Amino acid sequence: MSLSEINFDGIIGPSHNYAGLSIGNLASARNAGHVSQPRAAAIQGLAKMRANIALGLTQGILLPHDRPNNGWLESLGTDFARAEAHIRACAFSASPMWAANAATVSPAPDTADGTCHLSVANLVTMPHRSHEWPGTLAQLRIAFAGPAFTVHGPVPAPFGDEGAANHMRLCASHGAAAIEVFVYGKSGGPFPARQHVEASKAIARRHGLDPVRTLFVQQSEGAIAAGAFHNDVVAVANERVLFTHEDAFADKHAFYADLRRLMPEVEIVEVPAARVSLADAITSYLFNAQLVTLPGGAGMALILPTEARDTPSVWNWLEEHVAGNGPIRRLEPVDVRQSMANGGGPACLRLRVVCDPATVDPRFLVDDARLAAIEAVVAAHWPETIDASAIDSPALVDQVRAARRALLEVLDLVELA
Ligand code: SUG
Repeated sequence: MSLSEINFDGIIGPSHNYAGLSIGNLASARNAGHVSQPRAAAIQGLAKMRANIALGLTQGILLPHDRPNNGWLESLGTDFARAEAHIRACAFSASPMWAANAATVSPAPDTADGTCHLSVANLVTMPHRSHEWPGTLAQLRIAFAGPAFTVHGPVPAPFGDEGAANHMRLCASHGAAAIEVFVYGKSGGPFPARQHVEASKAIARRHGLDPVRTLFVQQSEGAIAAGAFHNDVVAVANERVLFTHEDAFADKHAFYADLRRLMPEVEIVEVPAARVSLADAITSYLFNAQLVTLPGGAGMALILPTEARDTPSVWNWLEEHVAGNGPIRRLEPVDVRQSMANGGGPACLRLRVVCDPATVDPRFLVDDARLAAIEAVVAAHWPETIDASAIDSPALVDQVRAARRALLEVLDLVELA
């Protein structure tokens, strides 16, 4: 059994649009009402996956959900034609693309029963995301059906859980037992705190984590107020490296001390606020990057949005780091601007699962040939543009449905229809 990290990217769905639904997510608010480009968006996401495969990484996918979500509308006593505009937009959102919010994953080396545990996130804080979990759970139960996995339903409301976006694993190597870090927010600031500490604790218990090697860390209120609606907007971890903004955590001294006590080999790469302000970190999405270990001992690469390259304070810091002795050896900017305009960077688009790839349903794994087949479906069926104020068009709804159906057929996953 050989464990490796697989990045499961959410394929950007045919209903991708800018409805301004996420309070506290500055990009979502800034781009509300703009015309989106679902086809270009999905192709950007596929190009990121292709680039990661070229780096030697194992790549998986999660699929767009059925939109509009008529079952959810029915439970609200309405339908797509009659619903108020806000509810209609919630039912039509392509938000499942942000796979970092799909689930929290505790790989087998961390758990008491030696299986890899996945808890689907309830996403209860945002109405448009609160109805994602059944569609996600259906996929997790197929992709991770074997005895190597334990798949859990959501933590009950009202304890908000946003999945892996608020969870980090620090370990000597992916296949080793890790320190699992759950980052939660406290409400009371101008924007909602989406991750509740009780949800994090429930997941740690359900996954059978060792309490001694599990940390619950409060996100700084300043970071949430500045627009870091998830921890993965201000920090990312990979193996023994924590890459973080200085102002990410409420009490960084206590957190760093705990980490160093539990894992003396941890390397904390902290970007000082004097070099990169929280505002620049959040607009550039410097930390919403995939920090990955390259195969063959080539060190770590940071797969980051092109916006980071275009932000001078950020790029200067990164170039200095790479030129020095830091653990990040390579910078790989990727263009995911369509997703970024809704607050979703490279890291938001992926869910990391450490497991033996042979234990995953192969329909959820991709190579260049399968990516080409997906791209052909996207090119043929995804709408070119969507005006968020015109999503009630029956022709658009028909096109979105047919597009997803065509994808499920090509991937041999019509059971999800
Ligand atoms: O939940 N945006 C998503 C972005 C999620 C990013 N994920 C991570 N940081 N892991 C959100 O705020 C915007 C939808 C709209 O406004 O149309 C949205 O849902």
